[in-house]
Amino acid sequence: MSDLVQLTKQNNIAIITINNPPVNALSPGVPEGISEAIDQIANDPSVKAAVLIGGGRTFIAGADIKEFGKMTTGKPRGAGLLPLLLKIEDSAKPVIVAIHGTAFGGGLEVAMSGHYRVAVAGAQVGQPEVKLGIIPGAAGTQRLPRLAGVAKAVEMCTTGNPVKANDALKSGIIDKIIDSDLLAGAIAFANEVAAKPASKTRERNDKLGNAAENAAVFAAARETLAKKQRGLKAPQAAIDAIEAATKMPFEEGCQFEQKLFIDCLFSDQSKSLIHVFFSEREVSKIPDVPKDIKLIPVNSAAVIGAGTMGGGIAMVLANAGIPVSLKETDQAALDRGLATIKSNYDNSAKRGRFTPADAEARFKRIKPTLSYDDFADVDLVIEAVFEGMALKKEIFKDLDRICKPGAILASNTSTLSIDEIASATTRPESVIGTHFFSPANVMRLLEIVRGKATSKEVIATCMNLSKTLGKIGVLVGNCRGFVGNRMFGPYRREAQFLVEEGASIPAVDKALTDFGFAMGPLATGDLAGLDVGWRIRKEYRHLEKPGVRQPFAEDKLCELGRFGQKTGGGWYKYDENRKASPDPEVDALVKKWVAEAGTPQRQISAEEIADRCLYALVNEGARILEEGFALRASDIDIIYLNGYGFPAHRGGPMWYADTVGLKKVLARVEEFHKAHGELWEPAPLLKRLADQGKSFADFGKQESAAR
Ligand code: T1G
Repeated sequence: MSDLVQLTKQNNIAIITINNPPVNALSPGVPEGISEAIDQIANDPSVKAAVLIGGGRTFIAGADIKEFGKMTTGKPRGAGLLPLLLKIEDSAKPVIVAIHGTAFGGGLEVAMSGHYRVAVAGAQVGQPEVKLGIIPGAAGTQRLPRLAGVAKAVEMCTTGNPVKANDALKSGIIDKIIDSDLLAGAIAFANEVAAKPASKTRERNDKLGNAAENAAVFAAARETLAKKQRGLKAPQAAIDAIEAATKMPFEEGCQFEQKLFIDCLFSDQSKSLIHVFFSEREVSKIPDVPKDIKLIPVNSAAVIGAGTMGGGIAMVLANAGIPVSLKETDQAALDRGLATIKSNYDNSAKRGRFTPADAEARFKRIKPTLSYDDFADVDLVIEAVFEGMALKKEIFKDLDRICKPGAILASNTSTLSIDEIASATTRPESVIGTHFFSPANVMRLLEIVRGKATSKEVIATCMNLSKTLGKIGVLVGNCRGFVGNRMFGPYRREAQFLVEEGASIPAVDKALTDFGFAMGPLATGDLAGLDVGWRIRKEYRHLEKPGVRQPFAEDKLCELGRFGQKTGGGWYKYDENRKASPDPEVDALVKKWVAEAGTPQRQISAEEIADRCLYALVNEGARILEEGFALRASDIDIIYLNGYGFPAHRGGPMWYADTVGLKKVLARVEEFHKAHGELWEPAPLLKRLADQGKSFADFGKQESAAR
């Protein structure tokens, strides 16, 4: 028996325990250990049933994703679990699978090959494979419809979303919820069923429905996917595999599933999504901050500014159970802020996201105030006022005087220097940037901005706090725009240039939505408000190099008061429901402006539009990496997936450039450099890696994200 799987006995019940921390993945040795245990049980006449259970915090969370790289090199092979699952299912002695934590992917597939499944109420089951760009590869699409019915199987395998134990019980995926100790409950259940004939899941066809019903389910699901998961391969394949379960004998259905699984596993989409899975976990590893550093307790907080951002941040803290004082300078602004928060909670309750009582409890955790009275004892203050340096420095001077030693003083600034803000205090080691993305209570990304003096304790505490807040915290350095916005500038600059050079506004956005973005760069500007970028451009106009071409059309739209959705028109015009449509008036204005500017006009291909916008991101990302303002290329990817709508199945801008190949990317950047001047100067790192035949993924970790 491998030390990953133990076999013990309690009277006549065998207990197979998997111990492969942290999540009991089906790493090499685990399937072998289970198989050996089943053999031993078969040959032990004293055993009349078996319980299969996970040690530690969870049942099997799936195949070992780290093994996929091996599976996609050399001869294509599947997850290789099918023979084990048949052995479990063919066991003459019933196997009761006891589930706690998560039975995901291969974990649920193992569980479904058992004769019965019991679970604690807090357990979850699921087939999340589509989130990795694949489908279940061990008969999950064949057994799940047999237990839960076709519609439920389609929903679970195309969304990849987990199902709670109660829902799994109702659907027929599990047989019993154990309220007491899971192992004891599972053993008691095993004693109850040991002598009864146990059915094999693969032989249960009663829930496979009939052709007419199923055809409607599959058609509706395919239609939904065409809209909601446009261009994604795996969800469609999952439906095809489940459809095979309703039309083919089990063995054939499994072969059909295997073919689709291998096809998905070898796709770029799957490689990108697996990159995202590991990158999301990599972001919290800061090379020069010890993993076991002592964290600063954060049990109370205060937010300054009850505007859109401040109010959203206060909600994020309250939702995490942290009481928060929300300060404004005048009662009317405070009342407006509270009213917005209240309506957000009421809407969430209406939509069933929270119970009314829960929404009320969260709202009550936010204490409005016009003074600093409550600030003396808070553990964390987040400033979220107007983007002006003078005002921020004045506030931080006050905080320095009022807040207790060791309190974390954070700014939600989206572009201003954390070091300069910290210089207004006597405690720069306690000052950090916590850049939330609007709406703060919805967007997952949180850029944690490290100042030169920010202490490692404060960094580690804020990285840990981001998880508590349900955010994905990414540590970035203190350059202008940090990482996300610094790259977003060139991205939107190119979009504007392309319109000025003759591309239509819808064509520019369509090139990027066809690439996979939910929204194109121009429509995104209309959503955020064109005046936001306009104000920043005006503030930094003095830094622009004379004689270097800058876009002008968007500034002219702003001068006309066309800020986007909030003014009914920007690049597009908007109806009362904020539905966008092309605006002939803007087309005429742009035509006039470019004629006045003498900008040569030409037909521009969708490919050039996409390359100009995407490689502007990549080129700037390469500069950020080389300058040390991001720790890893994959951190930049995570920022773009979670803050800017970059399509996850493309892996992020830097990963995408690696899949294209940096030699090709560099050649294209050099083309643009020749045609459009020095804004397209290839980043030295891009050039170096391309010349060395390397990728951004090869680029080492920076010692620290600070400079
Ligand atoms: N394989 C390898 N490592 C895994 C893993 C997995 N399946 N799941 C988690 N880890 C690592 C993770 O990288 C991290 O490592 C540590 O465990 C803790 O994870 C055959 C083919 C289970 C809900 O997709 O959803 O089965 O950073 O931080 O927040 O048909 O992990 O510490 O070094 O996420 O408590 C299907 C993926 C696989 C489940 C726990 N299964 N995992 O969340 O911890 S495909 C999945 C999760 C498959 C079959 C197919 C979550 C979790 P490190 P964590 P957590």
